[in-house]
Amino acid sequence: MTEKTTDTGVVTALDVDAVVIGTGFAGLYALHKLRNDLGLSVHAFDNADGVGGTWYWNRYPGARSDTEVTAYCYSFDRELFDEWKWTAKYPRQSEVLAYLNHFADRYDLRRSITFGTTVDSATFNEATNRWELLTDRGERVTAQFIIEGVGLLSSTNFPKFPGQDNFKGEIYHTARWPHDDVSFNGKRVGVIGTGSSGVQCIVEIAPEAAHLTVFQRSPQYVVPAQHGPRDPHTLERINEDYEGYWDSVLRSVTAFGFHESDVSAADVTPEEREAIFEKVWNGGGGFQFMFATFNDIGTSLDANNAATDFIRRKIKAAVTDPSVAEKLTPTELYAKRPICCDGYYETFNRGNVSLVDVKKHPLVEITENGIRSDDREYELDVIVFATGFDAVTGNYLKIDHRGRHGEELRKKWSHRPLTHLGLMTSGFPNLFMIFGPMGPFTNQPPAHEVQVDWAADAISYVRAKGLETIEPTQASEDGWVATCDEIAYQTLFPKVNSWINGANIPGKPITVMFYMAGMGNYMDQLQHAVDTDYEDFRVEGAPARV
Ligand code: NA7
Repeated sequence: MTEKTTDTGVVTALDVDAVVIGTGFAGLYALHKLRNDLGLSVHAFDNADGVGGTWYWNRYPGARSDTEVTAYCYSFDRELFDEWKWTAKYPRQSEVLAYLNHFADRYDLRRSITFGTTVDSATFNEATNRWELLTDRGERVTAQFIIEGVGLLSSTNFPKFPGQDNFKGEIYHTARWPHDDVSFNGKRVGVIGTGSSGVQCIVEIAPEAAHLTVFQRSPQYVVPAQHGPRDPHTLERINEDYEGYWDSVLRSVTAFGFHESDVSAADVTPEEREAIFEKVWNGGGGFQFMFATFNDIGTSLDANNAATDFIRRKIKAAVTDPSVAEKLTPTELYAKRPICCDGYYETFNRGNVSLVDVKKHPLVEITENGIRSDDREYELDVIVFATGFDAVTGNYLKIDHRGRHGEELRKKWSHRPLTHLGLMTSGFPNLFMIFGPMGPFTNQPPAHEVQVDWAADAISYVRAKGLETIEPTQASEDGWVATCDEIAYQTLFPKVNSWINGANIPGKPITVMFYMAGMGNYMDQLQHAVDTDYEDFRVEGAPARV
């Protein structure tokens, strides 16, 4: 590794084996794996001022993991797993962030990270087989390999309403929440958006605010998370067979760590179906409602209708005002990213909470004093945008990637993202995208580990063979995209607009962005690449150099 540093400590030139972009779950593990295990020279960049990725930015009230923490952590180091004592089933943002900070310290990662710095461009030099990266602070870096852990849900969707700059109160986005406490005490608060972030913060803000107005564009199916202490049975199971537990996570469909159903909703009587829904709703809750009740809620219209019918009845029972209940009741399929949160519908029984149907009365502008819809003005002191993300591709396309022959990634992906295994894209050698488009549709941390390990193996393979580059062939990429399409269209997810298919961002191509055949099958696909000596990849040595 070579570098030059200015008087002010800015690195101006750095030549390393690998650059890691992003220091969330994926990037931190990549840095550890490549630097500490493989012994490569590695440097990481993050535009945040600290590690944590999504957990650095999403500090909004109520932010917590809605995946059970026993599967929302690293698995590769048993000692780390045992020593970190999570306080609850679904840890709050501050606890997940503390864990990731602990991770960075435990593996001495900070000395290899430059914070507060955005990688603006990455250009592949075919004469040297190295990437040349430029940052917003003027650093020039070259690297043979790039590992991008830039976040599936990180590039914010922050719509700008007419007049927004005139608002005299406070405006926040859930994913760019200030580090200082925000007080809602005695204030009139408006929340725009009712996805996972909106739902979590609505429940938390309501008891504190003088009044909370929720601006809802689409009602959501929200299943109680059934938050509580960690499940002693799962912990026991892990203690008895740590490897077996993680193996079962990776062989499952969703990698959530719970037992997934293998029964079709059609194979039981209506009474049995109702009893199963009821049991899971009150028991495991959360994601289990979609995946532990029946195995076809995401694929069979009948099963999905049975689930939505059940949830609709729950909404009706939970909300005292029938007209509010009706507004809160979705009519579409249950085929967005499931939302898991306790007490959501009940929050609308509070006297200080009101619900605005934005589809019926569109938001027209933000005024000095609040929000104006087409029929009235809502006076507010605080506006919270819980409007989500330019998901999956957003952060990848922010970086100006140029591959072989100067090909622009933005152009290559202008109609839809194209990858092989959700990890690499042809013509862009040695560029590994952790949770890139067409990666598995699963709980992320276990999948991050698997993908980083796969990338590390590919890098080791290239080096061991005395070669220099690896990238998917065009044919393998075309095949993967076709496979992802074929699988996705057997599910119900493409039938509903959401960030899963890009439909939440105006102008963004609406397309398949995930491999939806489950984690276990995805593992087989990764293993196939290794077992076949990367036959689906173009692996090359040094170009003729004069
Ligand atoms: P989501 O799930 O994309 O939700 C965003 C919400 O904001 C959703 O209710 C949107 O309505 C709403 N929205 C977006 N733009 C607007 C405008 N312009 N006007 C009104 N309402 C709007 O984002 P989250 O942050 O909640 O969660 C994203 C993922 O992060 C989550 O699934 C977890 O995996 C973590 P819409 O439904 O599009 O009609």
